[in-house]
Amino acid sequence: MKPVILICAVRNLKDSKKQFLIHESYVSAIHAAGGTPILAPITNDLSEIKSYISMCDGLLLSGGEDVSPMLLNEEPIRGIGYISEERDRFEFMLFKEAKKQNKPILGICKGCQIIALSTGGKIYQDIFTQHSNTIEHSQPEEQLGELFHTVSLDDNSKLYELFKTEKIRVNSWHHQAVLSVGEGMKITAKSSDGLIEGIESIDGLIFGVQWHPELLFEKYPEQLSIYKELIDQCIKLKK
Ligand SMILES: [Mn+2]
Repeated sequence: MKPVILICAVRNLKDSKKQFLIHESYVSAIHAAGGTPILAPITNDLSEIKSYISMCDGLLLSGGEDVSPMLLNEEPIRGIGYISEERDRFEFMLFKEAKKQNKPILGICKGCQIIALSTGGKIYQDIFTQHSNTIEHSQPEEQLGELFHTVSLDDNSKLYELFKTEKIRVNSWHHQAVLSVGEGMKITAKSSDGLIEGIESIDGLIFGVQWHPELLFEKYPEQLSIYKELIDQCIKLKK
């Protein structure tokens, strides 16, 4: 059986219709990497969250709206966008339970920030006001299938093993970013302005990137290696 990868089904906050949704690219990337994606609607019921994690082999924390400043014990600064506290709380609980059950975790964009925060790190609410001399990190949405800025990979990282080079180009669609990581985590990729674009745990079971490989892999197949790594880890742990 293929590894089952759980993704949080999110709300469209710009639409009053009561729907749970997921961008198709995450589903396509998991399929292409050899996994079976399943969606978990948001809940705050811990027993349900335990069940969700028990029935999957790995967790994908997808991209999305801004992390709620309230959960960071901060006031919202100017430039903060849509937030969903219920989703944040759900994903923090999913992370905690997945870690407890020793299931591999991949975080994309917001997911990378959820990982950083869950492991004791910090994030920027808005890089363009809180980080000086940042390069552009918000590509036009229609061009997210194209490479945009460079990132440097740490040569002692999973990303370096996957890409076998110190510099790669990635897409970029974020105005928040990881500011620091907690214990047991390391920084694996940075953009030229010094912002963190990749993180992983020392044991290698948890990793995140700030960009969107699921929007690139059809044109740039090497980007699928990030999703394949998640699937490979699930297979190893199942044996
Ligand atoms: Mn970026």
